[in-house]
Amino acid sequence: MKFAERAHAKYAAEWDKMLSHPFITELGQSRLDDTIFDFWAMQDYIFVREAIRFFSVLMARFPRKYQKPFQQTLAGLEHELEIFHEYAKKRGIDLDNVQPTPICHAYNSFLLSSAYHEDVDANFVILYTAEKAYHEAWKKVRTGIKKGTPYESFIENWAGEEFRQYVDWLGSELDSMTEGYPESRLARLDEIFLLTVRYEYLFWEMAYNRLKWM
Ligand code: MP5
Repeated sequence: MKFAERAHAKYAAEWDKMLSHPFITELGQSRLDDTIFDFWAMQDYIFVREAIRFFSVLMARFPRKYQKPFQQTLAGLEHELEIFHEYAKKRGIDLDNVQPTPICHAYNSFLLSSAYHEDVDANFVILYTAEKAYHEAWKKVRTGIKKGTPYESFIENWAGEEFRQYVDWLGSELDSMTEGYPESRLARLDEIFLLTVRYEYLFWEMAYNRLKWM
């Protein structure tokens, strides 16, 4: 069995729990409290801003064949920051003074530490898992939400066709790079998959419950 299929099968319960988080369900039914969405937007802005550092470290470590596709990803992240700025302007949110919550801080630290200390395959697992989680979450939101929502640009970005192709590409690269791996390495990569799913779950949980330091 290929890596992605195997990891999804092994952690199907955790994946489902993440995707059925009330944040996603209520957003998809157009009944999520605006201020909860704002809380998520402020934290995800920080997440994306810091993800640029994560990708930049990886760019230095990746084999040449990955540098070109990930230049597009970096450009995509800059575009995402613009989406956050436009949304913040409409809502009167000052993004310059947002502090990361413990969960946002921990997730970003995990990414940056992995970029420096884990091998390329492990970083591909993190990337694939985080991007796939967002793609599926926003597709779920898109199916039910009312037309003319103020969240359209976020939905288009992560549920759209371009992002789907990117996630599929990450999955197929990951599958081919892990082909024939010994069970010991696969088990380590499984752990990283699970850790990333857990962080994805906790990110929604943090926003939904407005979890801060104190
Ligand atoms: C993504 C994100 C998607 N923006 N935030 C979290 C918590 N997980 C995944 O990644 P990207 O790099 O913004 O497309």
